[in-house]
Amino acid sequence: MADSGPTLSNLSMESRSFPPSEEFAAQANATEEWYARGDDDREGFWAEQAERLHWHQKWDQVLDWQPPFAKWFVGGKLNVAYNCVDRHVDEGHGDQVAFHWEGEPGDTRTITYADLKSEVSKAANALTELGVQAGDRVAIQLPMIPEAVFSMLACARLGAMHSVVFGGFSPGALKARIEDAECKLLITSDGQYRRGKPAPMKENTDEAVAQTPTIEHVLVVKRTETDVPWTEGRDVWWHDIVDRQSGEHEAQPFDAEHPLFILYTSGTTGKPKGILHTSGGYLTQAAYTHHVVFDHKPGESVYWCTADIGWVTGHSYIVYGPLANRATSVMYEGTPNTPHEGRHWEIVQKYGVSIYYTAPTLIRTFMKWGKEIPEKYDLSSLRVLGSVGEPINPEAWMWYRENVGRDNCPIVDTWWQTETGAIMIAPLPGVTATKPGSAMRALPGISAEVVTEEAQPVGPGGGGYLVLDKPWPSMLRGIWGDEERFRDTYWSRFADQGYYFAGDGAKYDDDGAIWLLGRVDDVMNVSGHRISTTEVESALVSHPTVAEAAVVGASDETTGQGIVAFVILRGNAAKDGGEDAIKALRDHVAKEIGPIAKPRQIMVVEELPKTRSGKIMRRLLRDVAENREVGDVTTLADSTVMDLISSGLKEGK
Ligand code: 6R9
Repeated sequence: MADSGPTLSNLSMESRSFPPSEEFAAQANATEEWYARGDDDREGFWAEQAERLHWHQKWDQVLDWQPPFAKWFVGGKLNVAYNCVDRHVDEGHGDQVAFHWEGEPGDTRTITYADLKSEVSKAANALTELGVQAGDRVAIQLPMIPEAVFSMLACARLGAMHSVVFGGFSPGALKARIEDAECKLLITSDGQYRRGKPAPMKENTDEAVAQTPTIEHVLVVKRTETDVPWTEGRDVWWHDIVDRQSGEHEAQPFDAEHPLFILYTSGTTGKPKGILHTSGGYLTQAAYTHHVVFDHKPGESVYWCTADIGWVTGHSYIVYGPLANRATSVMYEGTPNTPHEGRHWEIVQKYGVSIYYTAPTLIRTFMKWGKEIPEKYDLSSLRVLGSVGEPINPEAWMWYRENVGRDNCPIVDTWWQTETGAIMIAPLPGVTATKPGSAMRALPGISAEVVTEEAQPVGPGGGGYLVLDKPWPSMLRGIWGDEERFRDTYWSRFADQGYYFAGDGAKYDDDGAIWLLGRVDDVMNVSGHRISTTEVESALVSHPTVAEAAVVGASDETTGQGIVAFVILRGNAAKDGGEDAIKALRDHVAKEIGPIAKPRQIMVVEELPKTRSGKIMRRLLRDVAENREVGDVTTLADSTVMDLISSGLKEGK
């Protein structure tokens, strides 16, 4: 593992272990015995899990595995939205709250399952009027408002694929995604609240749509009362078309392998990958994992996943998993410090949240704000705490346990990816002992291994690449329109063994618990968001002053990794490597990709370290970015380059 990013070597020192309490174990949704059941009869185990759903027609075959192509629940038919909504109303739970929605400015909405059924049906009828049919692609760029959920479920109901694009992404990023999937409809809003202020949304989406002729209509939700440019005939207000529809809509069954959504994620090249998920297997695993990993009790638990629906966590753990399990969820629109740093704890107290699922970057931010903040609130309703998005350092894990969980909530560190669709590695609360910083073991029904470059399993104490050696129901079914990239990215590294290559480094401790060590490729993880180094490099070199750029992820106390860029400026610009020039570049990246991709630091250099084959040696740049002694430079084409960079930086150039 040459270029493996953060290697948390201190983890081998971590010996604390927290066994489940007897009280929790006595009422837990899963038991130890599930692990053996998952191993002994994997397909039988998943067939049992699929029974959590309503099938219009039962499957004939659990799994058809022609590596790397899997079909799950072959011959089965279901409607995903019916499973997430109508079914609960039909079973007498129409009055149960599906969402306690909390707007950033403090406005609220309570949405019951009966409300959800009517809103989703109306939206489905409106989409039909706008010409959306099964198999079409619909782009959604919305803030965290209920209409985002209605839109996703309306698509699912009609068998149309949604492609949700994070609200913070630039017009360019939206354009690329619409173009790749040839979306027909875009659903957006007039504006979005950002730290207490309305920011424009439609103005940006219009910029994208001007360059994407496949878009026939833009459906616009009014959220901030912002004035918007309007294109007659193309643009339609949500309240104009949706509100007048009937609240009745008959959901048609679709094949278990009918596509459900595309979600773009960064790869090692500049072009994002459209990860494709299908219906039956995806929903089965989303529901199963939400049930066992969070020990969710329908009608009792109050569940809050703080992710944005623009990320896979929002798809699987705000929308599909919880709704399939008839959860009562909190959905919050805004930032955690608006209007004050206790906003999350205030919400936990207000709704009596019992399951709270967030990301390490936010936990580290809470740590920075101080434990006095959560201390001011009554957090005694909390029972289970979750973490996702990046490795959680033991210090943050302990802080979370002590200051949020008051030492009595199991912490579930959940490892998974956009590609895996649902949680793969995590402890089971009430069953598995937890260790600060470890995702512990693969879930019942899931198989993972840590192997060497030669695909040899490493034993206890060993480290290597994380692979998934058996197919799983919510696995990606491909990269939209690019089968070759699908094979190359995930299935070529261990082609002989047929293993899925996750792109993460991992190790086993002496007890066999799994510790994730970060990405082994050129993908950075900034606050749990995957951003490719190449993507940021392309944005930088698209600026007229930049000749060349190299980007690395350097470890960052708060965001996990921070983006550090090394740029070579062009001729005249090179004389002006001052603050203004650097600010202009940071802003340029934010404009090209989105504010989350803004480099933390930009260093102006005269040369970049390259191998003889011209590959930039990011490992060395990472040494500089993290203030370390620069490592082995023998493979550099010109070994003096690093001296030049290091000395140039010391002189403050
Ligand atoms: C769900 C999600 C996936 C990448 C993954 C890994 C990192 C996610 C983690 C974790 C260590 C965890 N990652 N969860 N690393 N421990 N609990 O985040 O999906 O955005 O596709 O990112 O995130 O590196 O490969 P996605």
